[in-house]
Amino acid sequence: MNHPDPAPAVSKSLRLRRLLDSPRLESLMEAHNGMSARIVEEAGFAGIWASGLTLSAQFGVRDNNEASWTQVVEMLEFMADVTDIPILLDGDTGYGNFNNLRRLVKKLGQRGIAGVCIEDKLFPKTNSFIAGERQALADIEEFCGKIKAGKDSQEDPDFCIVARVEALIAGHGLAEALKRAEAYHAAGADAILIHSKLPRPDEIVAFAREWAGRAPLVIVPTKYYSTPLTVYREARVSLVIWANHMLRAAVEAMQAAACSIHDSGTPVHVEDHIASVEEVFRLQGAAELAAAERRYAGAQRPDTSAVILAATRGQALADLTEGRPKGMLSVGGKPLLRRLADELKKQAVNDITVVAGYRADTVDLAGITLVVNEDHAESGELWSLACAASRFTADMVLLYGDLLFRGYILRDLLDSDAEVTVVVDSAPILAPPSGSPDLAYCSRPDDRSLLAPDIRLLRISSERPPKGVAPSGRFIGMLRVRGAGRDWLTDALATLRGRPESLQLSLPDLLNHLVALGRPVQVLYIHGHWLDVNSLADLERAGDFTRGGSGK
Ligand code: SPV
Ligand code: MG
Repeated sequence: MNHPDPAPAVSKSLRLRRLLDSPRLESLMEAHNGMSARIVEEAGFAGIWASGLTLSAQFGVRDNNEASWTQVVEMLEFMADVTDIPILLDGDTGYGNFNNLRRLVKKLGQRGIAGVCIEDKLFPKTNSFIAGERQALADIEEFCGKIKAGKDSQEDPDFCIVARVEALIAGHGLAEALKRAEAYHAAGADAILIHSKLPRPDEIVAFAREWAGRAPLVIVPTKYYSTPLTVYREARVSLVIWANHMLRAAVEAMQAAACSIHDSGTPVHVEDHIASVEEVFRLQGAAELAAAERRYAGAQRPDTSAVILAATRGQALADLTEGRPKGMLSVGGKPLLRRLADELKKQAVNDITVVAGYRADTVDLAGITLVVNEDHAESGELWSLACAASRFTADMVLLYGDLLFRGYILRDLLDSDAEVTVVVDSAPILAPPSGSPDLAYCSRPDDRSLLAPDIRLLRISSERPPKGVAPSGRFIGMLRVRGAGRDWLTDALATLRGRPESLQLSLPDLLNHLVALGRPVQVLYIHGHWLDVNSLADLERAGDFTRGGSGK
């Protein structure tokens, strides 16, 4: 669903006013709730008639003001929220006297309703097609006072008040109808709705001829519906209201479906004739929510999985890792690997594989799949990664098991749609890193003024940079592999495994291999906000980081 622009250039009230003032014949279609309003807008109508009859009917009550005005206004809010076209409310008699109308007009303005139509009958009213001739009309002066009060209370100058003349319905004839219309126009009504219950447009045409365009004229051809539009054009009618057709269409469709399913005991016969559930989702704006979830909640990547490399002991942490790998060291009261898994799950990455090695028996974490690299003592990262090959998916994140990072880093990585994306920290390296420096050289330095720049990895190296050459940053040990990237990864692992040094190869070796093959490896720059744990000092910093410290 295209939810309406929060600040459309032309207000809804002004657009309704333009429809009324337009020299062309315009039309409104009835709607009675958010869904029908969406359907009317999608069909191409320029405005909506919020019908008293159908709003009552969808509540299952009669068109006799049985639904309260606040219940009507509440429904109107749903309708206005999901559409971008003006809504003209059928406000019946204004739900009381001039004072009730003042409050109604104020509330409608606040809810983004473009105008209200009030009719010169008495509260509580009855639908014009139910014994219309027996219905009492309002006193002209009293009704004019109501119109004036409404106009005086509108805060938006373009809000429209349409005065509906019921004289023809009540059988008072053309002269009375014209007298009333003239008085209402003089009282400030923006348009006149002239209603007729005859099956032919004769009364309407006669009225229009005498009215002669003194103010915009609105009609409701429910009973004389077969009249060609040219008749209205010639009569200089401004606006035609199709007042109840959405509800009537729904009633018949619902009756047919309900009877068929009840009588046959199965929906088989109706399934092809009713809207699909997907169509309902579409009209509800499900796509917009899914996009928002991706944007704001990091959700909805059903196939994104993660492989965490956590086979090493973490030698530099001495006694602390005597009985467990460093991934199981507690930071801020939680093992590092638990923190990582929680961070992944926050972004809806729920399929998590941990490749353990050293003291794999101590890695007992709920909600992960454990894979063991039995050769951990002699092998490196790539060997561990290859142990998880059967767990690879077409969309996965690979991470070192000793990482801590702020949530946005993973979220931004998951927004990347490149086949391979590596996270590179461009913050200056102030102190010699405790682990391997993994210096990244990229096609462009980090320029944070550039929006989503296309930056490629050139190489990663732990060697001192040659004189005059500055690395672009540091690979933090996190990357994402998607689509064809998965095949590149699998092929690379197979190739590298055949090399004599294969046992010792690292993730940077793999990435350098991909770059050498001409595979594009995208760079996602960050600026701090992470750390890895290689030393006792790192461990102390990690505790600080979990309490909100700055990390690197
Ligand atoms: C409505 O739609 O509620 C109207 C038009 O008032 S009619 O039912 O034709 O009176
Ligand atoms: Mg009505």
